[in-house]
Amino acid sequence: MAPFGTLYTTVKFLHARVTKILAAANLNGLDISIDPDFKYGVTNQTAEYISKFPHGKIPAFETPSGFCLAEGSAIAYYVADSGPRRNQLLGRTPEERALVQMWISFADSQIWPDGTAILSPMMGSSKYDKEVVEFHESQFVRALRRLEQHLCQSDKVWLVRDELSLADLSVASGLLWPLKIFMDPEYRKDFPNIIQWWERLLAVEGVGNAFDAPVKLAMKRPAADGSEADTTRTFS
Ligand SMILES: N[C@@H](CCC(=O)N[C@@H](CS)C(=O)NCC(=O)O)C(=O)O
Repeated sequence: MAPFGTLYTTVKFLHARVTKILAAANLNGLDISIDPDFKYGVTNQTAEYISKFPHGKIPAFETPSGFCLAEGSAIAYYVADSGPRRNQLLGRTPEERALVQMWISFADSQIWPDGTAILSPMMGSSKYDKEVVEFHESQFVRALRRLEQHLCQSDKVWLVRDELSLADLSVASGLLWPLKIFMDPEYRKDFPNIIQWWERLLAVEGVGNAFDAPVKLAMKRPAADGSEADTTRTFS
C-alpha cells in the first residue's frame, strides 16, 4: 500500500522539526516515507522542489494525490488531523483546540528560535555574539520556567487535559536539540517536572521511536562560542 505521504528532510540525522510529525503519524497509524535520495542544500534547491515548495526549505511533505505542504507545524497538524486519534491530538472542544494551538505557538516562537540561537554558535553553525546569545538564553530560560510552572501543577500529566496531544509533541520537538546539546544535568536540575514529562512522553509507544529514544541528554554544556564544536556534524 502506498504510504500516506513522503517527507522531505535531511536523511543524515533525525531533524528535530520532523519528530513531532513522525510521532503524530505513528499515533495515527499512518505510514510516512522519508525520501532516501534527499540531499540537503541540493534537492531543496532544484526547480522541481521549488515548484512544489517555493520556500525551498525542509521539512516538506507530499501526498500520493499531489498535495504539497511545507512548515513542520502545518505538516504535523495535517498528519494529526488525518487519522483516528485526531480528536485526542488536536483537542475535543474549541477550548482544548485553542490550548493545543497555544502550546504549538509557544514551541515555534518561544522555544525554537531562542534554543537555536544558543545552540547554533555552540555547534559552529553561526557567529558567536555574547550579548545576543545571553539575551536569547534569558528568553529560553523564561520559557522553560513557564513550562515548568505549568507542569508542576499536581494534575498535569500532559500539557492539555489528561491526554497526550500535539501540544506535547510540538514542545518536545523544540526541546530535543537543547536537551541533547546544552541542557546538561546542572541546567536540568531547575526543571524537574519538564524532565519527568519528557521521560513520560518518550516512554509512549510510537513517540519514543519517532524521537529515536533512548535520547542521550547533554552531560556537559559545550563552550557557547563554538570553540568545542563538533565540526564533523553537517546538515546534508
Ligand atoms: N518555519 C519552518 C522553518 C524551516 C527551516 O528553516 N528549515 C531549514 C532547516 S532547519 C532549511 O530548510 N533551510 C534551508 C534554507 O534556508 O535554504 C518550519 O518550522 O518548518
